[in-house]
Amino acid sequence: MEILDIAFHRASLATPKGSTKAERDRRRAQLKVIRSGATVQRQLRSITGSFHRPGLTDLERSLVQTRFGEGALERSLARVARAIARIQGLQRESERSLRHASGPEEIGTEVRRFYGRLSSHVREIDVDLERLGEIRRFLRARPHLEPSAPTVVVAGFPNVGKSALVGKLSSAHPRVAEFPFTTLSIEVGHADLGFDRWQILDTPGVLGRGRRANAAEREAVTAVEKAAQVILFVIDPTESCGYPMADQEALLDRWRRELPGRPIIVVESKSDLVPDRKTDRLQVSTVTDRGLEELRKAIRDAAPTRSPPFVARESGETDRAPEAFGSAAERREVPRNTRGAVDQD
Ligand SMILES: Nc1nc2c(ncn2[C@@H]2O[C@H](COP(=O)(O)OP(=O)(O)OP(=O)(O)O)[C@@H](O)[C@H]2O)c(=O)[nH]1
Ligand SMILES: [Mg+2]
Repeated sequence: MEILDIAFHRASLATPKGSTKAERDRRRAQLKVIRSGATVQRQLRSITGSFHRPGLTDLERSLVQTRFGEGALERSLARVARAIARIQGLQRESERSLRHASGPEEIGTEVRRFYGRLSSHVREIDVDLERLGEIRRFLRARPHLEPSAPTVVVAGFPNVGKSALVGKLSSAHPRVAEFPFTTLSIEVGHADLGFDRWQILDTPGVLGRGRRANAAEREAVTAVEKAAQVILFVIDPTESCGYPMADQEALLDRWRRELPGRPIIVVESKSDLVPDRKTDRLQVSTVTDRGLEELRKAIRDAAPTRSPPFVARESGETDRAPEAFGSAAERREVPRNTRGAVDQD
């Protein structure tokens, strides 16, 4: 138990002052209690504090809930907070006993009693500390989305070409491979489209099988539900992904039903393999770049709260009147590249 090791080590370094040996012994015991108790509390607070400062985004909270279960994070945080309060009380009690202890024997017993109870309080939350560490690592491996920037979530069945498309549209370089479930967690790339710096989220494939979904699929569904201002649904008409069109269409229909009002851009991928296909949908290819410019335009047009591209000017004003575009938050306070992060060719 690392926390206790650190605490007891720090306590053992106590060098008390005092004119008599008895005074120094009592002081040493008090310092041991104070230092070990304070060290444990500080460590526990820094663990719980890391979840409160700056706080989780809605998406992060939902991802944690999807992966670890409803209320799991909150329960562990509450149990650690209770342990901190108990340790605080225990420490006060022990300090009081040490002030009134009658001799070296009583002092020794009190320090041992304190150490024992401190250890058991920490051991009681062992599972919670492990869980919080796991959640922390999980979140570190996920992108932190800027809540004020518009987000398009690229989703669809596995192996349909989502990551290849995200690689073309954004600054991200996701792994692309010829088998399903290459992407196992969400990843973000950025693209300057029109006035906005978009977050383009790559997601694992979804088979649309509800409760039987694996962790990667559930993560994708959570991202679609919680983060997508616009959904970019990729459908593979060549079926070289390994999944029939009917199943892919069924997932699209389901999301249309379950997420009414959410803009969904549908693209058919791998158009280089079926160049003569007749369809009303936008056809794209990451091999020939067919359809990519139109797709960028479609995303731009789907922006939920777009800054007006043209601002009526009174005479004497310059071309740019950014304050007329809306509040700073609306204009997105995200640094922009001058040329843009998007691959133009
Ligand atoms: N011919 C052709 N192949 C493509 C195109 N886009 C993707 N592919 C291929 O399709 C396969 C899957 O591509 P990915 O981008 O990894 O697909 P994904 O949807 O991200 O897959 P998962 O992450 O597993 O869900 C790879 O072998 C790609 O090379 C395309 O436009 N044309
Ligand atoms: Mg992928």
